[in-house]
Amino acid sequence: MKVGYCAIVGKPNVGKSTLINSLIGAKVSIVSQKPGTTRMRILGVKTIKDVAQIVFLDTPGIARASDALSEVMLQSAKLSLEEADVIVFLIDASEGWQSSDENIFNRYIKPLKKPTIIALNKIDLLGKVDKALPIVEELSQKLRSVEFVPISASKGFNLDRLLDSIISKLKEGEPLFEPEMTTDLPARIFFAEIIREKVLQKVHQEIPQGIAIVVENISPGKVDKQMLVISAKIIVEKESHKPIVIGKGGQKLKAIGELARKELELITGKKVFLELWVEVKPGWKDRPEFVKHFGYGL
Ligand SMILES: Nc1nc2c(ncn2[C@@H]2O[C@H](COP(=O)(O)OP(=O)(O)OP(=O)(O)O)[C@@H](O)[C@H]2O)c(=O)[nH]1
Ligand SMILES: [Mg+2]
Repeated sequence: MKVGYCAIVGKPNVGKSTLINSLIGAKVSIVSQKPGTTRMRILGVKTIKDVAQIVFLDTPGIARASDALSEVMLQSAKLSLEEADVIVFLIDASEGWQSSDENIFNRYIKPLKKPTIIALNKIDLLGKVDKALPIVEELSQKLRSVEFVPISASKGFNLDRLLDSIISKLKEGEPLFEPEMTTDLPARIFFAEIIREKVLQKVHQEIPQGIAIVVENISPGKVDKQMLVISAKIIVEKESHKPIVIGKGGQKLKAIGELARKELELITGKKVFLELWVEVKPGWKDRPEFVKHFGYGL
């Protein structure tokens, strides 16, 4: 079998997490319309029987670090690049090749001299695939020895070609994971991520950053033992953010809880009772001990 690690990297919001989910065919990493969603390395395993096992690494968007959290995020992207056998560098085709992409490529990818594919994502926004040709032509002049694949991670366009191209760059080896395994996140962290996704979905306009989720307890129901009771706190970094998450008469928090509960029930196959509350930890993103405690350590 062809076996190896494939890191998916790029600037924030280009669709890395959407891509890993589409490639795996299951949700392993949360997605939102805001940059800075993924905060740690997320592993997703794809096994194609007798053909290949690819261990995908979704990574935080590479950007300049401005606090303890973004520092850990950048380190985690760098570590994933070091671990990788193949690199998929994702760019947003609707924006084209920007100086931020070029900086990331020159600083973090080129020096590694690893097999690299540049995937031009969100091709659906261009209307026609042909519209990506000028970018591909320009880039292939500039960056020789790199392969280009236009894709749409959300529509599933051309992912087979991307997959073939990744597999062709891997070496023969023994599988590293059981074939049925898709991800390695502990339930507590995975559930926290699902809840964070719903908070982001509901408050992204009002609160740009600074939400963390800590799942405090997962236990069977006292009466109904088949039921799962999940208790989690939503951390915000400013006092003024608390009423935003709670909403008028608790409506917002209720809506968040509802969305998260439904997805947690799908994931666990159990009835879920979800308990949420909001806590303020002023400036937690700049305090390494909190960043670690909230699950974002390396
Ligand atoms: N139109 C279109 N939108 C996409 C595509 N792929 C991802 N998106 C959208 O782009 C936004 C960002 O997607 P993510 O997958 O969270 O991006 P990311 O690169 O993981 O972002 P960070 O984790 O913040 O670095 C979401 O709103 C996605 O729905 C695509 O192929 N086409
Ligand atoms: Mg992401």
